Amino acid sequence: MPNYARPPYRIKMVEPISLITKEERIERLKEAGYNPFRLKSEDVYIDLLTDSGTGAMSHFQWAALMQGDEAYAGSRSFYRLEKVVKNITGYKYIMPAHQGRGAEQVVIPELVKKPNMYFISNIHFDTTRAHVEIAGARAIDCVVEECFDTETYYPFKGNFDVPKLIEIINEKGAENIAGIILTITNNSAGGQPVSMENMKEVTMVARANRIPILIDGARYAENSYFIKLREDGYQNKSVREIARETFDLADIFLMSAKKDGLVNIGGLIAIKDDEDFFKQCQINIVPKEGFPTYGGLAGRDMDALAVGLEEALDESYLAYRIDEIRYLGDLLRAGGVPIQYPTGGHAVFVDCGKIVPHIPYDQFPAQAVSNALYIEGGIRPVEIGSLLLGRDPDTKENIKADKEFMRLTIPRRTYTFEHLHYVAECLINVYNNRDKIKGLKFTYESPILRHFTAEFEPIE
Ligand code: PM9
Repeated sequence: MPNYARPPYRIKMVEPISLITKEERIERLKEAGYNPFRLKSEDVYIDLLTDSGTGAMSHFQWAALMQGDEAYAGSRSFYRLEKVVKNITGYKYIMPAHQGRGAEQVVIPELVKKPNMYFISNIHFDTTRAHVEIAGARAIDCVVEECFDTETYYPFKGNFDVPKLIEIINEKGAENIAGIILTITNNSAGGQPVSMENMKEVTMVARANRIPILIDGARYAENSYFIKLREDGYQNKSVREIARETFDLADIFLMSAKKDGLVNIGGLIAIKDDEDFFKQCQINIVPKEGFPTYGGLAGRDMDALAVGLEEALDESYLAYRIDEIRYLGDLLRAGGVPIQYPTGGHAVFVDCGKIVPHIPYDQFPAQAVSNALYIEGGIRPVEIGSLLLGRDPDTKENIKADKEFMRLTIPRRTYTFEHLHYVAECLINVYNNRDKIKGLKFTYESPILRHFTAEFEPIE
């Protein structure tokens, strides 16, 4: 396949997977309350729920696991990790967390200094939004309009809408903005990248208004690679240099290391230079995540992460990673399936509002298509639409998403092009029978992050 990058690794260990029968899939989905989150993984053939913690570690990472120092305090593994993170980010203060939301629960409440504060992000990820709301603040999304035009090529659909950002700050008052969060890549927009130019504009606005700048950098390496591919002036810079230029712009880095850390569990908090803020977070991390030199991780997890962070910056790895997603996107487009185009960094986002326009947003069109894809081929996608957005914290009304996406999330170094070809074939079959797909109604809905545990029945 001349147009796509070649894999820069070979397979050394395999995990068997199997496809249960269609009758069994229908039964299992019913038992799971029509929510793919509730399926057992052994009932799934190709698992595209998430790229979070689902990738394959390298033999260097498995070797590093054996070197874990499990001391409660001051573990050697921590200092190894700290050295790598300082080296990549240039930040002074580092703390591990058990995963991204662990980092969020430590840092976000420390920024909310009074009632009625706001965070502004290009698009908040759902756990980030939840922690903002739990801390008593409100989350405002501020992404460019191009993000919602799924058909037209635009290189940086994850960008902030800078004029709108300025408007929001003026309207709410700079003193009421607890932080500006650069979510890179912009997960909910389709894993879409944010340009360096845009990040620089955002940080100029933040600096002028004395608002702290956070990077939600679960996929910062993929974002940096897109900048190298698509932004003028960056072709001759290394991904590591681009990442450093990104970190230079911000004050705080939060990371779910389960993505571009290439590990199955882990998170990071890095603070550029504010010692007082670091000390506040140190106090907060102990009761929530654990002692500041382990933050909820085993020593061995920190060793594997120290190696994974370096591997995720390898440009031959990134070239293949990004092309896996592009390959699946190209097959689907050729079969007529509407997707967010161009494809982003970690997933193909399928535009289900266009596939099942007969299903209203509060009957969750993308969840309905996800269920149809599971029945068709044992493939587990995830809904990124009105179900995930939840209810307005004040009015309790269902929020209507701008786009009803179904995300086909590709775990790192896990599936081959043959797997992706099978996924495309199954989804094209679902697309060709789309008129038969029915909406869903809740039989159970939890008040926070409802999409993880909700149960439904189809509306006949
Ligand atoms: N993202 C994802 O699948 C995993 C949870 S939902 C199945 O996309 C960003 C940009 C994320 C993210 C998790 C988190 C939270 C923060 N920011 O899952 O707690 O994409 O490690 O990270 C998921 P943790």
